[in-house]
Amino acid sequence: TLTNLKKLTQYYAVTAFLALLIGVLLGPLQALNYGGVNVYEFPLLKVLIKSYYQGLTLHGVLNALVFTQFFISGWMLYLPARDLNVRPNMRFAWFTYLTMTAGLLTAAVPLLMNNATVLYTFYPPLEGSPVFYIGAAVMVAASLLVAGQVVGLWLSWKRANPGRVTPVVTYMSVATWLMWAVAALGLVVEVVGMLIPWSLGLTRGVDPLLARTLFWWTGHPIVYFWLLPAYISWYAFLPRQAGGRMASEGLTRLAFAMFLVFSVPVGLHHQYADPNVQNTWKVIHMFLTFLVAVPSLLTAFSAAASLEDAARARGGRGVVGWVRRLPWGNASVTAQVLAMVSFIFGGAGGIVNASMAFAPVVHNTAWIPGHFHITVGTATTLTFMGVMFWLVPHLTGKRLFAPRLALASAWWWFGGMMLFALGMHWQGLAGVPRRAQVSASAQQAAYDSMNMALPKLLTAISGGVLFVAAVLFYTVLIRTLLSPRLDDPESTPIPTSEAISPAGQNLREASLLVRRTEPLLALTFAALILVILVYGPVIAPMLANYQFIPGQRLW
Ligand code: HAS
Repeated sequence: TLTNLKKLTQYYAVTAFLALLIGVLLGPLQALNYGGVNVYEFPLLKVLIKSYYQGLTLHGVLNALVFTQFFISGWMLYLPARDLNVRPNMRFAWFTYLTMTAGLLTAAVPLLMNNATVLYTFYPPLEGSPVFYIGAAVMVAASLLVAGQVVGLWLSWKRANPGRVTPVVTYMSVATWLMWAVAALGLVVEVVGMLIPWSLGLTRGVDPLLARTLFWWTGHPIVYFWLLPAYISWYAFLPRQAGGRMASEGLTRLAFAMFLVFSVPVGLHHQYADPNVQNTWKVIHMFLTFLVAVPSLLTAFSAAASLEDAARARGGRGVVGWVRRLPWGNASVTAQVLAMVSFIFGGAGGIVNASMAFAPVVHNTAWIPGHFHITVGTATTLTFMGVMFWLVPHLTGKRLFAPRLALASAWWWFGGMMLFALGMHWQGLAGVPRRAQVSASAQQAAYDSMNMALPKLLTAISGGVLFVAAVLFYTVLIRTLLSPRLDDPESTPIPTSEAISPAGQNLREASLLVRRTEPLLALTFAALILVILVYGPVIAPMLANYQFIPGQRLW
């Protein structure tokens, strides 16, 4: 029943936000570290967390991996099921949720015991407890089960509705799940084929270069697995919430089709500094990275157009003056628009990272965490926070607690992330390394050689600002969840937008763009071929020359 589906979605979302709560509370400790204060040496904290690296591992795993995966799994099962008006097999859906939670709890034990302090990239030869890798593998496997369920729902809908255009919310969700299925292959092979047997002592070593390459096969497209569910909201829901329409359905589909094909074959842009990978392939991955920025640029223009449509419908005037007429009093809209604004800078920084000429300046410096806090930390997280402001009332029939507090939390989060990003990008350009404890000599040397007082201060302050944002947001969320049910949940509808330029219902009458982007399975096949073409020649020599490097055991 619908009630059961809503309950499941609520479970996914609440588990996600609980993980984020713990992860976020660790954030200010990292920010203080980059502000020059090593709080990890405080005796009280030492009882709980053994080192800066354990804190950083927990922070990264909970926020970037656990929060995103749980929220997205619930969100992208619920939306297509409602969009197609079909009911998924709820036993299977609950089984998947429980499997994912079991994976999370399994991985949590060694993480909390400081037996898997390998950071969220778990690069070998750092060797964590096998329990951590097994838990992580179960979590990823569960997400693939959700992917399978959604693709299955879509295919049965297609069979029942021949010749119909897939509704756009379903289109975006299925494209994202299919992209994730191709993307996850690298990580699955790395963890199941290499890390688990190695950490169990079944192999005498592991090949770090191959492991890193398989990791980044998944590790770059995973950022689109985090981003696209936010894009779904920006395209399909935000325009209606702001009082306007989606710009063009065709363009929306084109953006998602491009993400499906081009998200994966780009991972070497994380490995420009790695030896034994031919430059030719690094350059090819670089150009493909520029290509995968194109659907985000399309999104920037479409999203801006739909916001302009909304603001003009509300009486907005002028070339930029219309911006003032957006509903800035609405917490859900404001959170998402602020997430978009910060992503302009996050995206621009990404293109800098991807450029081989700039990469050596920024790689492995504080610039990189600066970059990903205004991408996954805002475009994704702040959007999901904004979504929660309507989703919780929609799922539960409860009313949003203190909407003005909700609004304030969005501004504080945005402000905190922008400050953090400024401080960290600045420190990175000065040569301060990332993942460096404050007492580490390299960081000290960089600090001593330059006047870093201001960026250090900005970074430290941002931790406090984000802490306030978290207190405000979680007050709103928890008080909302604990309040009594007052309304029929459906009285807060899913804010599905109309399109200025819709796709129509029948494929035969649809535009060329809509028809060409409809066959998502064929596009997935094209994605796979492209991945094999650009990864085959990179991975084959690594396999032929497999190195058994002994591990650096951390448990
Ligand atoms: Fe990145 C490293 C390149 C996007 C996350 N990235 C990372 C890491 C993370 C991450 C977590 O090429 C660190 C990994 C690690 O630990 O080592 N990134 C890119 C590129 C893009 C990009 C080219 N990244 C993301 C997204 C992320 C994310 C999205 C998370 C969700 N990234 C890199 C590279 C590295 C990297 C290298 C490795 C660096 C190194 O050396 O180690 C692109 O996809 C970005 C395209 C985006 C745009 C912006 C479009 C703007 C939009 C907003 C419009 C706003 C409007 C508002 C309309 C072109 C859509 C209007 C407002 C009104 C008020 C009206």
